[in-house]
Amino acid sequence: MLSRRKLIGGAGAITATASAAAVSKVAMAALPEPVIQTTPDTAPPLHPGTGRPYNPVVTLNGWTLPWRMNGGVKEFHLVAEAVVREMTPGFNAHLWGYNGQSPGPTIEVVEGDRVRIFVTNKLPELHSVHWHGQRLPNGMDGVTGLTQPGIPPGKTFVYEFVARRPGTFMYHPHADEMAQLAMGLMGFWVTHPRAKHPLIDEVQRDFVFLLAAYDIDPGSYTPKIMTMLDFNLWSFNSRIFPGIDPLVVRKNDRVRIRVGNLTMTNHPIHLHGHEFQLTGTDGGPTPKSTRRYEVTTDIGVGQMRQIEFLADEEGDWAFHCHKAHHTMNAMGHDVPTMIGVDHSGVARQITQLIPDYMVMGERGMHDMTEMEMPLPDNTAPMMAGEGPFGAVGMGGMFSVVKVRRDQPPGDYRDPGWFKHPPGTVAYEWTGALPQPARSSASGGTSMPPLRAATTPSEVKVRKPAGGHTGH
Ligand SMILES: [Cu+2]
Repeated sequence: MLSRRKLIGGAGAITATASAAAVSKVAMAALPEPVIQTTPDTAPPLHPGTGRPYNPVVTLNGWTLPWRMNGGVKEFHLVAEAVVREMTPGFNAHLWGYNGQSPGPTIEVVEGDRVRIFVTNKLPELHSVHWHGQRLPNGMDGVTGLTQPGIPPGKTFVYEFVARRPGTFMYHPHADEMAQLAMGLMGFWVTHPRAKHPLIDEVQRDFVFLLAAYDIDPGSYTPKIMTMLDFNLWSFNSRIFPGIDPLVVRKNDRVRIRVGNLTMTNHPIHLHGHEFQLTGTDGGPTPKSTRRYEVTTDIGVGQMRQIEFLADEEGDWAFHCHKAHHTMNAMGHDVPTMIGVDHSGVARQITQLIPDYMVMGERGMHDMTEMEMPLPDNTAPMMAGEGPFGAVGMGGMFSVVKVRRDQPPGDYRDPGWFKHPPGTVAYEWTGALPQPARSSASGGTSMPPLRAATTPSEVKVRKPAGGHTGH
């Protein structure tokens, strides 16, 4: 066997080809150098330079981890470490991630690939990585205490298995998961089919992202890991609107979007303007007989979903979680509903004590989008995002699918806002408004009023706009 010393000492005697082979063998004995990424921008797809060919995915506000081939094995190096994630401009979170980012880089391999992953633990506690959804030898499943000892801080473990089935996967810790998931340790994994697959269609755009939730008090940086359900930041790939990049496609592209849910609740993900089919789940591609058209798909905790549609309608189409509180950013959940409540008198009194006091929500919450409230440093506005027609009033799990006729193939650059053809935007009615015809029979005949009713109760409300009091 060649040692490094022998190789250097006898270099003169070795032919050029032999030398190249021997040197690379020495280099291969070392770990692959970890690749670190710090920008939160969406990286262009990483086209495979080595190994089997495939059509790469695009990770929303993320990137794909480069690899090296070593004797036919695809080698990756993940480093679990503390990272700073810009969740939206002006708001940084102190998270744990892999290779400089939370979530970690996407791993892309091809069905049948033998994969070797070096995992270095730079966290202050035990770590291990579970390859969620994979068929693999039990000892490679990454469950601390059950299938392996936890990786101690400072140590590196090696995982090796064959990516046996094509599909959509995730990786995440299986050591102190409550803390490590709450801190943002997670990543996407795509296994591309080795050849043409009867259930996997070719697409022109293939987007991936993870759903992650955090609980970070306004003005602070670190998630509260004891939070079980009441998170205040709902993210696509640890980004919140308006920090989430648009999904840019060319008109008539077939588009695939793969989503994994590593939050603690379900997310009904909804697309405007198109119908999609559910083409894949945790278990792989769905049988064609099960596919139907939908516009919302619910993604349960720990699940992965893959949807596909033909982007044949131009425009800026909202794409978001349908839970209304998940398209909002950090706020106190104990704010009472104030719609229609006249608290001007109370406000006047409080202002004498606290000059900055502000009445919230009297006309609904949209005012929050324009509120000049003094925010603590490092806070995301609750509802934000400036659109071509004003404030979008959204946060959290919200993005836009931008379909453009003139977007070049394979180009993911943001084309700006959609220019609506004349006469195709909702407009104000300026004619006369007839009085609405209301039913005068209270309750109708099916629900007659109770005879035994006592004194009718009365609620005093103030009309939002006029400040006029009525009953
Ligand atoms: Cu949601």
